[in-house]
Amino acid sequence: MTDITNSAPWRRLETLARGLATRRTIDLFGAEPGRAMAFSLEAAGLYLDYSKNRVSLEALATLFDLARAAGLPAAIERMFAGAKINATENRAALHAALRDFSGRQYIVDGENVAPSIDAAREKMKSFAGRYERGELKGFSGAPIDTVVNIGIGGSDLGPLMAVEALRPYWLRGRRCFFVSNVDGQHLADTLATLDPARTLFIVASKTFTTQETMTNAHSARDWFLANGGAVKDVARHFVALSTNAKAVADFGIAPENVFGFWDWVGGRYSMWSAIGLSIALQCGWSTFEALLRGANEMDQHFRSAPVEKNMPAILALIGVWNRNFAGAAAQAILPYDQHLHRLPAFLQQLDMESNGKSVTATGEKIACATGPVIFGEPGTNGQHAFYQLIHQGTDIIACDFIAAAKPASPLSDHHEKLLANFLAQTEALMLGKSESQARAELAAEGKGPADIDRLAPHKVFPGDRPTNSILFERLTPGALGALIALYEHKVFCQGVIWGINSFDQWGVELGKALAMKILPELSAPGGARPASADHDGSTRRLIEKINALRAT
Ligand code: G6Q
Repeated sequence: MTDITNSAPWRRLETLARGLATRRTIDLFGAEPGRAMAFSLEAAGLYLDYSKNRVSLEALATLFDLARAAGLPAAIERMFAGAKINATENRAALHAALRDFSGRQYIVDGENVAPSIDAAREKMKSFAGRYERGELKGFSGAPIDTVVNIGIGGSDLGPLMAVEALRPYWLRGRRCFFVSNVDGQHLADTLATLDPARTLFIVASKTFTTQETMTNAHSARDWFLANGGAVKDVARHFVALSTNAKAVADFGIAPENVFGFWDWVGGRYSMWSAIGLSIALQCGWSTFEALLRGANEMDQHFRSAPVEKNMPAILALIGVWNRNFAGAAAQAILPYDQHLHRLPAFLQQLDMESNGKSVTATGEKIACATGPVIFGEPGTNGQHAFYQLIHQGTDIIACDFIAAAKPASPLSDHHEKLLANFLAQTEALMLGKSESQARAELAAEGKGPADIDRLAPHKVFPGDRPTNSILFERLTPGALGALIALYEHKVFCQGVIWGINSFDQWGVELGKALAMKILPELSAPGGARPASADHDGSTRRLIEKINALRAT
């Protein structure tokens, strides 16, 4: 694979970055009239303003050259064409097909998979309809009204984020819980609030072998059987979302209770498949379909728009600029929307698991920084916690500010205050505050010269902190779908530029394997084996310490 850092656009960007490092972002607005207009665009109901990044028109044009040098347009086509772009797992990445209702063909291994997608959607739709109408009855004859999704990682974060985001669309009288952690407390705390006769457990696991999910699923079934359910009732109270029919059957779930999907749906890209069943149950099928259609609108834009007018590509290129040329080590996701409170966690997996890699898709060492650290919290809460570092710390943190113009629940002037804070933060991060401004303010407060000297350094804000602003009218299912698809494609575009396979995740394997080795060394009712001499001294001692603490 050719090294993108040797390309002419990359070298040009390095030169441009050196020049821009000493310029103020605000001055670019003067030097480039119409910048706010030129550095913004609309797609699929979303508005993106990227003008508050310290990037010039010339640098932007060079970023577009970089995308072409990396072969981005062809890579986009290859993804939609079902090519096996996840080469290490020999799989396509066709999650976009799951939200296409156009009847278009999607070919995998020479076969059109569109009919099987339709059939899987119909099965989910029919089940969701029965749940909504109260036709799913538990072992006592009472309607089932509570869902527990047992899954982890890609089988948890997407549905959980979406169910929280779509709270105004919840069906009345329905509850939905998510259990992911192998820490038994997560399941125990959830079960404590449930009536087994009215509860449906969804075991969501693509592989149906994941330690955490299988442990939680078995414990949930034990709880169900110990609290009034009989073995014959398991069929009414447990369904599976999986590609592993055999393991599901071994667990005791009947084939009619299995919602299948395919190996070309990656875990963190799977909320559009059967893995989204909890969304369809809690919010109703029409809401789930609107979510898919919103994502599809972004897909259509992504597939057809030229790079210069392509929102996911632009978001990706601005990210590359900040990461590789403007020194940003991290990317904050800052939704000014309480219902999006799990969006940062979802995007953390999407981005860090996809692009947190050091070798190219063909195995060569990558010569530049790749995926940034992703973190975030909803505004305005974050302002009272970690924004200090973003404003005045020694690292550059690129920020995405996200907000709806209209609130889900109008309540006096809450939303205006929320939006005022959103705008104020992006403005403050760009403008900063100079020492002379800080001194003038202190003088205006009546401070004497000694106090002004002492306090002024603390009141200086360097500014030029890069931000994107993403706006939409209201957080509808369609807007949410478009937003998630925007980030999925952004991550893909960055992977293409860095030469990464964004669809595998080998980095999670090593710890999993070691955990299996350590498990029998921890004391259990049957007694523990001694800690293996193979461990390093620290791990061996920690195992012994844990066993000693547990023995008392
Ligand atoms: C996501 C990852 C990972 C996966 C979980 C759960 O892209 O592959 O987060 O989703 O490990 O896997 P299962 O669905 O197979 O249980």
